[in-house]
Amino acid sequence: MTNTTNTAVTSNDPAQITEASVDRAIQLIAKGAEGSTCATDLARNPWEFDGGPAGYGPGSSMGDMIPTHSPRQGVLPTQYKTVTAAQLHERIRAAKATLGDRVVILGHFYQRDEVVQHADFVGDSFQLATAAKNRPNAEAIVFCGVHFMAETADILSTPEQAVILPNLAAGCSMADMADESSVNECWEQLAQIYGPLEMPDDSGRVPVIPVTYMNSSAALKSFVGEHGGIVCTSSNARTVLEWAFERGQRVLFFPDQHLGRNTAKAMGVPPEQMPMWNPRATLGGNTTDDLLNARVILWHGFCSVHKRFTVDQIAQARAQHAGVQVIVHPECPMPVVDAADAAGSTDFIVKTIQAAPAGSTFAIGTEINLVQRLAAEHPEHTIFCLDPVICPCSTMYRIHPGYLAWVLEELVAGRVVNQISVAPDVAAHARIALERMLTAKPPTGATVGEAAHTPTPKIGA
Ligand code: CIZ
Repeated sequence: MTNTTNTAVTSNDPAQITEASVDRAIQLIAKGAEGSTCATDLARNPWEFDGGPAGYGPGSSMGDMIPTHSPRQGVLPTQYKTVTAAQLHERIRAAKATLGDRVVILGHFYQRDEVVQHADFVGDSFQLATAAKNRPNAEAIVFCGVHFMAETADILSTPEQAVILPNLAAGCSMADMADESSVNECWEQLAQIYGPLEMPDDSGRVPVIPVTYMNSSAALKSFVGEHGGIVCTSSNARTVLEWAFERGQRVLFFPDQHLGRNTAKAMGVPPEQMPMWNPRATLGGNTTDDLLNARVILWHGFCSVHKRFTVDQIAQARAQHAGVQVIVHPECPMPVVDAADAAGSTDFIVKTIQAAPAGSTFAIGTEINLVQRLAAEHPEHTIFCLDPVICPCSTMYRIHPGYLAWVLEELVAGRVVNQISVAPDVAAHARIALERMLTAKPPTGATVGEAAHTPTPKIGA
């Protein structure tokens, strides 16, 4: 069975993986089996949506638009659309065997099992980007994840390595919610309120430090690198905010309002001092006083998967399962995080379950592919998703084995397709922001789980 850690995958038994497969469950529901999914269209093949209208297609980000400048996937050759799942599995396996060490396949926690079973490494976006470094001899890094993740891998890998995203339509609707021009516009408006943004006060702190979540374009990572800012992941958001508050009076946090709010609230920042920045309104829809009093300015972004989790679902889980532990991702809305027993990144969720005594019961608020896989890997526990409706991240879901087989067989034929390349000037500043994150240290006296790459601690957890 695929091992849900950031280590090399140890076993590859498709029969066991298929049992937990979200795709299999969706196909069965579409044929009338019990259960529900947020969009029966998910049972169709992703190539039916490539190059189509400007939405991301069926699933939790169905209503989110693809930005006009985003790459679009071209037509997948017919030979990958007309074969059986077993044939695709065999072709991927054979191409991978032919390529040997020349290729490394990275699989995000939120990928479907039919893809993850071929991955050399499974993990979160940052673990995967750094895992690629452990294979410097690989000419190609095939990133089974979404666009911003492949960009980060390109920034952190060597110039000789080609990073490949099997389906170019695998974007991230949250990352799209903050673009370079809106962030630049915001920055100019903040300068009107706070004065020169590079000018420190008597304590040496500048008016505002920009912090971008890993789930953002390389252009925004570059923006923060250029303006004294830093990148964070959901594993180290608290450490990064501490770093930023040492250098700035306040923080501009984008694109995910929920991660910013939940993390800052756990550090004692009151929600009233966290105004939201709506990029479509003057001053983000705030008054000058709101912004002068602000400690954290939150961009109006969110994850379409994590915003589905509710306090009612938690109440239901508690009513139906005595002793259940509710763990949610910090991209969930604040009331959901407040009602849960703990909140943390995917890495935190995986490690908490691994460390739990046998017989534990967990209700998890994160992407369904990871939850189902954890449930299959840990038969000693009862693990279920807080949301009873099966609704995977629809952009992650665009990486179907058909695309993986295609990019690998192209590599065997000596051709690199779907390469993700970040322009050198953008990559240079983005790398600075990523390196600041890597060297940021938790403050002395920090308590719960605050090492450089550890979970966002939940107040009182
Ligand atoms: O950074 C990642 O991979 C994501 C999307 C979430 C997490 O908590 O790991």
